[in-house]
Amino acid sequence: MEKTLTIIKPDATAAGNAGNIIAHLQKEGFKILGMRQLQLSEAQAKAFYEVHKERPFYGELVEFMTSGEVVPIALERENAVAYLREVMGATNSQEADEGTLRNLYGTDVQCNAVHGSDSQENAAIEIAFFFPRCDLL
Ligand code: FUP
Repeated sequence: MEKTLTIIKPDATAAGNAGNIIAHLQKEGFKILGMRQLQLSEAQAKAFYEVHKERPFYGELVEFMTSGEVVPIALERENAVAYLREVMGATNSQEADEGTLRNLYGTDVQCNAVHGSDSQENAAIEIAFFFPRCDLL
């Protein structure tokens, strides 16, 4: 079964939407393999988003992702990576289809409620970033 990683971002945890997002994911058939709650350090956020380090929004992204609690969740489902992207909606919450997580709980392109891995390869890297193998179901 395929795995992917989501992160409930600081805007969504601060707004009290973590529970709604977890319930939404379970209703969509995702099984939770591991879940944590933490505040990322600057070094951790920089490392997680290293692929974006040349992008103009990198500094702001790191600042935002360290601004509050995040909830990384390792998920399992058939076609998990692509299906999570569908359930999340477009990067910019204002352009996300109705009923998607970013439409329901996001605000804009930065405060977009959730992260989702963009490939199976990155999903494996991102799950390993937050979860030692022995901690996963
Ligand atoms: P996504 O995979 O949908 O999360 O989008 P990207 O990988 O393109 O971007 C990663 C994160 O960078 C987004 F979730 C939010 C942030 N971002 C900005 O803050 N500004 C932008 O213009 C684009 C992305």
